[in-house]
Amino acid sequence: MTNAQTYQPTVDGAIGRDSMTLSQHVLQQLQSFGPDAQDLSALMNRIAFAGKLVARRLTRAGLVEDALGFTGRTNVQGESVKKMDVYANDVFVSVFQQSGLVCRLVSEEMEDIYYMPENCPIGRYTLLYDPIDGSSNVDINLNVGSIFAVRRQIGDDLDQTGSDLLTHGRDQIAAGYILYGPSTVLVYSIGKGVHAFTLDPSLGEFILASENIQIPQHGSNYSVNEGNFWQWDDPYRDYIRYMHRHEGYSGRYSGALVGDFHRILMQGGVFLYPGTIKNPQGKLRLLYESAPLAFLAEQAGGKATTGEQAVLDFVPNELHKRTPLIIGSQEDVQLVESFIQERKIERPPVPSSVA
Ligand code: P6P
Repeated sequence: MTNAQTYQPTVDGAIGRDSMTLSQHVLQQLQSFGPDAQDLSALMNRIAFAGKLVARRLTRAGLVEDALGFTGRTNVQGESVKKMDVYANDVFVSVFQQSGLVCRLVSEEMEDIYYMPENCPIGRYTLLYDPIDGSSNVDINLNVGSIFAVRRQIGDDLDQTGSDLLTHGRDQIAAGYILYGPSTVLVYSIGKGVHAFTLDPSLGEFILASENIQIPQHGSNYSVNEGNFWQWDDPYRDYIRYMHRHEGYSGRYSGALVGDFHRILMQGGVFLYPGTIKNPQGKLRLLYESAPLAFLAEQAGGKATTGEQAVLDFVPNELHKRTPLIIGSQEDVQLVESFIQERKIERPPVPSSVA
């Protein structure tokens, strides 16, 4: 019989890492086991569970009837809805029903707020999410992602307009994304750094992979859809011309925000989606795309701007508000800003050979 007082567990690197699950990490971050901490930990665990269900469907999408292709419907954004969009959206709905955690859902795929009366008013949280971001990649087996933000409900929302959600992004209490790529990675922050977990299919658990991720101050990647070049305002065109004329930059664009942002988070650089003639206010949505990623970017020492103000300071007037987005390394975002603000900064002279 081992005396509990003398037993020393052999928690070496491998066991220590494998046993650091997402829910445990949240409690460790909060340094609390109180009710709020338990709720947030359980909420993050439900998000992870939704991610596992979506990942499982994606890995078999090519084999499962009715998983790929379009539904024939358009969403609130006027975009064609993919079957995977609907599946993923419904996964998040079902995972949070009867959870006692979340009273309201705001989704790219649902025009109105989705209320869960069985969870209200106990569950004082609202989940805002894009269930499958970059769904155009699904049918060609390229990376897609889910993006999420968590906010506390302020007041009782008796008129069911969700007006308490129309505040700046610094009111988010948690944000993150799930990247469905060669491996499934969940990245999150509750305001205490940015941390990445990798899904171990043999365990069915997200296992801690990287803690306190920091975006490099500068990186060589610039990520933008240059097909929109002639739809941009002049400062963005001047910026891209500058990129073309200077060595040391690489264009990287997958058409899926989560994968493009993850590259920037890990390697540095800048992602931008400026306003265009088609979408003058930008294409990306604030509450469940730009603001969650901006939360992560700032937590990781990076920067995120609309071109006029910090994304996290932008106060929307509607739930599905769009915004331009410039996000990534401090120096690379500032370089884009310099073109927008026409501030004359000391830029290296354009080499005569490429002028
Ligand atoms: P475009 C996907 O539809 C998405 O919302 C983001 O994931 C992505 O960054 C962007 O739109 C791609 O838009 O106009 O370049 O195809």
